Amino acid sequence: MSTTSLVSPDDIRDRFSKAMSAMYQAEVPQYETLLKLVEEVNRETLERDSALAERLAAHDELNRLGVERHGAIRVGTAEELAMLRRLFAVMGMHPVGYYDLSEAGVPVHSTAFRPIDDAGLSRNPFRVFTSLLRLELIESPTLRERAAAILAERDIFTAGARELIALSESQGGLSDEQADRFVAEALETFRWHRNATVDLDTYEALHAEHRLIADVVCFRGPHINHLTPRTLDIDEVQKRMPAAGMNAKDIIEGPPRRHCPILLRQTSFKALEEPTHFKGERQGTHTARFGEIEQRGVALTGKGRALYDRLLGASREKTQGLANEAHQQALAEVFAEFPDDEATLRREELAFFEYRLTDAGRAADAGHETNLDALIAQGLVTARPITYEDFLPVSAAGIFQSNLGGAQNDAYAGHANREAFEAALGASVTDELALYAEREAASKEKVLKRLDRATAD
Ligand code: OOG
Ligand code: NI
Repeated sequence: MSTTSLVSPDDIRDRFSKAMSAMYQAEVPQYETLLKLVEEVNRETLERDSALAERLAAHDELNRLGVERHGAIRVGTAEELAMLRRLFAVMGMHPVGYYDLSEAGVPVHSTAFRPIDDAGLSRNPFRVFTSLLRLELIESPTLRERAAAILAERDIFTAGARELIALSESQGGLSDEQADRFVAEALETFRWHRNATVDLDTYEALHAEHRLIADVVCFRGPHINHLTPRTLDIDEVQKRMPAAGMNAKDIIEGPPRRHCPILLRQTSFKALEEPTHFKGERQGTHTARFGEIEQRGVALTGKGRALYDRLLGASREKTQGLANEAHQQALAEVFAEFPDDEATLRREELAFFEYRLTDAGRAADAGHETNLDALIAQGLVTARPITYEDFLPVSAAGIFQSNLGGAQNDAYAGHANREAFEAALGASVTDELALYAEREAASKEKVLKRLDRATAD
C-alpha cells in the first residue's frame, strides 16, 4: 500500500498557472502593465455595477477573478504534441476541440488543453491553446526538410519533467513535493530563450515563408506566447490600452457587446520586438510575444453557434476596414437578430443552461410537473447560463494575424485534417458541444429527480 498522499491535478494546475504568470510578467513587463489595467477596470466595473458584484460573489467568482484564463504555445512535431498531452494530463488538462487555422492562412491546427469537469473549472479554469505546425503545407521541399531537421535536434522537455510525468502516470498522481518539482521542471518548456538555435539566414528564410514557422522552428522551446486574464469590461480596457503605453490590436474579436454576453470576446496588445542572438554571433529581433484579455459569455448550442457563424459572416462586408468603435456598431446592428435575453436564448435552444432548485424548490413536497418551463414559472427551479470555456477559430485567426504583421497565405486554406492532428496527439479530442450538452442534461435530470423524490418523501 502506498503511503504517499497525492495532491489533486487541479491543485497542480493552480500552482502551474501562477508560476507561469510570474514568469511571463518577468519576461514581458508590458504584460504586468496589462494585468494592472485589467485589475483597475474590473474594480471600477464592480463598484459601478453592484448587481454584477453580487452575482459574481454568489457564484464564488470574485476570489479567482485575478487568475489567468488561458495561454498559448505552438509546437513543431507530433512527438512534442504527444508529450505535451501527457504533461498537461498531470494537471487535469485534456484536449478539447479541433481548430483548423489553415483556413485563415496560418499553417497550424490546434486544440485547447483544459479542465473538463465543473469542480476543475471552478477551482482554476486555466487552459492552453496549443498549435501544431504543419510542415507539410510548406511548398518548398528544401525549406520543409531543413525545418524538420532543425526540429529533430531539439528536446523541449527537461529530463526531470519526463521522469515526473512517468511517475505521475505510474502512481496515479504526484505528492506535494513532487508536484512542486513538476511545476518547476514543466515551466522550463515554456520559458523564452533569447538564443536562437539557427543562424540569421536560416531564420530569415523560414520567416519569409511564414513568420510563425520561424517562431516555432528557430528556438529551443515553445515559449509561451501570451497569457490572458479575464476582464469584466473589454471595451473599456481596449480604450485605455494606448494611454497605458500598449499598442492595442485594431479591433475586438468575437460577438459585439450585449446584454447577455455570448461565447468569447478578445483583444490584445501587439507582439513586441525582442532582441535575439543568432548563431554566428549575429544579433537580430524576434516578434512573437504579446498580452491578451478575454471576456466570456454563455456557451451556444449547435443551433446558436450556426446563427453566430452566419451573422459573423454577414457582418464581414459591413465591418471591413472600420476602426474599433464603428466596427462594434456595425457588428451590433447585424447581431440585433440574435435574441438578447436569457429566457429566449433558453426557449429557442440557442444557448446551454444549468438548472438548479431554488430554496422553494428544495423545500417543495408533493407531485410536481416535469415541465421545466412550468417549474421555472412557479419559482421552484432557476436556469443559469453555462460559461463558454473554449475558443473561436475566426477570433483565434484574428489574434494570430494581428501578431504576424497581417501576413497570411491563402495557399494553406482548405486543409482541415483532424485525423492527422489526433494521430500526432496520440488521442482523440473531446467534442466541446457534447460537454456542454452533458452538463445541461445532467443538471436537468438532477432537478427533476429531486422534485420527483420529494413526492415520495
Ligand atoms: C494562439 C492564438 C489563439 C486565442 O485566444 O484565440 C488564441 C497563438 O497565437 O498561438 O490564443
Ligand atoms: Ni489567446
